[in-house]
Amino acid sequence: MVRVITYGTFDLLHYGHIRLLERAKALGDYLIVGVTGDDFDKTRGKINVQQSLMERVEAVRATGLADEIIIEEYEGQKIDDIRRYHIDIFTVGSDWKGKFDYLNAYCKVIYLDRTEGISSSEIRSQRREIRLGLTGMPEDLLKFQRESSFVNGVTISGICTEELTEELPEVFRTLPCITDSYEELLKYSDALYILSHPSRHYEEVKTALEAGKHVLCEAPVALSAQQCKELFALAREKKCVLMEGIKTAYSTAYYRLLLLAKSGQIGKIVSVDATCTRLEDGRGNSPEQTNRSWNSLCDWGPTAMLPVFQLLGTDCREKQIISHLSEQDPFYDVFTRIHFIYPEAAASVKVGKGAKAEGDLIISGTKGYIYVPAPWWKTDYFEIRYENPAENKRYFYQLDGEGIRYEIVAFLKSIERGRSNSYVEEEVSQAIAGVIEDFYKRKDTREI
Ligand code: C2G
Repeated sequence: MVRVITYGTFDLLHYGHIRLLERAKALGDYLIVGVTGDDFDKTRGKINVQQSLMERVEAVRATGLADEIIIEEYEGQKIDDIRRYHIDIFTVGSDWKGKFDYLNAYCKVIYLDRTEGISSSEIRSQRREIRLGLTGMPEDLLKFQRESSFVNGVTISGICTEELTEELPEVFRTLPCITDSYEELLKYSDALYILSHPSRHYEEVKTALEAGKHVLCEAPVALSAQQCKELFALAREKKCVLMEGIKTAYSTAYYRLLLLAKSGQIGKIVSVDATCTRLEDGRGNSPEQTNRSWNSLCDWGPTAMLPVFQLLGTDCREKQIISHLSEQDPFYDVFTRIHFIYPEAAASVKVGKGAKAEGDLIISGTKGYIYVPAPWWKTDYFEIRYENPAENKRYFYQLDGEGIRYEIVAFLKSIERGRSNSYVEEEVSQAIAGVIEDFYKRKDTREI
């Protein structure tokens, strides 16, 4: 019996894939098809995959061509599989010609002609591009613009900023819409990415939703829990997507550590301690600049509070906000520490643009703890540590672009599917807005 193996993502299965599978099957008597896992695809740069692993597996199974289906999850797995399944022939399309010659050491390698004129990315691009308008300070939007270039199905339609000066970065100068009028930008856009000052988020989100536009708003969505709740209700009423942007939520390592913590790997969680600081370049020390610059709680609070609310919930019994304020602006916190007390757990966050501390995340449990080194908010690595160091586990998940491109993919999928694909739960967004609201109202707040 001649045993053949082939691999692929098989996203949006089309006749190019099917012809490949048919010819692979014809090479022998038994065909194993390796479907690539989501993380493996991300690692090798395929972040635009539209279908889940199970949808892709089912599509391959439905062809009836595979005698067995396995999942390809890591670099080098092909060698393992060829040995494990006693493979005689490895085959793949000619677009890979030469890339798998090394497998000749283990089995026969055959490249089959690729079917011209069809590809998953072409099918994806036939879907209407989402025109995405940007609003905020141009230099702050550069990173987002760069990340969006990695994502299929989205095109930047314009930029709205008060700083329409000759220093507008080159990449923005050829956009269809360059304006200081938010209403103008809406005309060119199907969706908005809002990175303006937090004091403007509520109005800008509301205006966009009322105009039937989808919104990805950098956290915090609003400066009060009620306003936040109102905006998500408006989004549902308008059948639009409203997503709060916290890029850490889309980092694979963060997402996985959350699942491990929730699955009891460290026992019962008794404490979550997160620190996020970055010494501001002095922009936060003069009132007029303060108006431009986000205070520490708005800039870092959503990220720092994310693991607290996602692991311990949003209904803490009590909290204490302790802030050191700028002399020039009583609403610009240079450094803030927040303590949360839950019925059977506690949490603390430290955020600061005028103070420096170790930016790590520690999740303490009754069996062990999760340690995420600084800068934890864009980490690709974490450890689970136990009393017996021999039991410690280390995890690495490649992270490209700090999570922003994955956040954009999630936003587009939410729009395409008409339902939220956000990794930040609505009640978490409300809880974050509620803490910020209490800071501004000086509720549960003490000044140092
Ligand atoms: N294919 C083809 N003709 C097309 C499109 C794809 O013959 N028009 C072949 C590819 O060459 C590949 C298989 O169909 O052999 C699956 O294609 P993809 O899903 O794009 O998978 P790919 O990323 O090419 O994965 O490690 C090998 C890779 O996993 C192959």
